[in-house]
Amino acid sequence: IPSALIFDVDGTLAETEELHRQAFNATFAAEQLPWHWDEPLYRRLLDVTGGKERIAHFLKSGPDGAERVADRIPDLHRAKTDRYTALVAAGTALRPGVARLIREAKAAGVKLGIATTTSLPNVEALLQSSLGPDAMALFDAVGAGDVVPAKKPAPDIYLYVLDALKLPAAACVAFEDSTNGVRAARAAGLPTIVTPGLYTEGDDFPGALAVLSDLGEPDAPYRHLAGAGAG
Ligand code: XBP
Ligand code: MG
Repeated sequence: IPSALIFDVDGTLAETEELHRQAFNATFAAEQLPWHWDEPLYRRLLDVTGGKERIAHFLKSGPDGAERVADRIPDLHRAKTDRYTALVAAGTALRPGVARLIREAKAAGVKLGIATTTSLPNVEALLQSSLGPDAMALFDAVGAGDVVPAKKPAPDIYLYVLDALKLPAAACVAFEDSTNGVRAARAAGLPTIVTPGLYTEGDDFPGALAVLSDLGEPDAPYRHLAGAGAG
């Protein structure tokens, strides 16, 4: 049994990237910026983790209006965060098996951590809407957003969480959905289980311990065992 489970958020705990994309696009529209990130473009933009970094990267392609926002990326991103947290608060399901794994790890005395590039308010909004108002207290260490300057694929956010947990990487397991995430976790020395999602299906995950479709069933734990017994 590992000493701690450390979870990525976007794509791993829940399929949130479509809500991020929607929040970015609504923010651009409200600013009268003629930009729309469609799915294929967003898939490419996901190569750059972090919303502010993603916008800055997009500006380099020279879209109309770029000069208007070049020095206002933090403002734009704050507005995006407000939109995103409102969307998530309206209700977002965790991916299959996530809630049960969290519950059972907690019950077994396994520590829980979060290591994500996304902003802290986004993590709080997601966990509270899916696991209840006290959800943040389930986690022994939370590393999010700008708490480290170098985002994934840099190992920094995982090293930050390991330091807060006071555990060696080899005693923990990381859960990720993306190539950048696996790179970050592996560079921090963590055994890493990958559940690819909407935007990362078919990608390569070098060094992953296992690549699984999901972490189990949503609300019928052990149904597969019951089914096997019935035969
Ligand atoms: C997720 C991300 C995040 C979100 C946006 O990566 O890249 O940038 O898309 O979040 P990971 P913010 O799952 O590997 O952590 O806009 O709050 O930065
Ligand atoms: Mg992710």
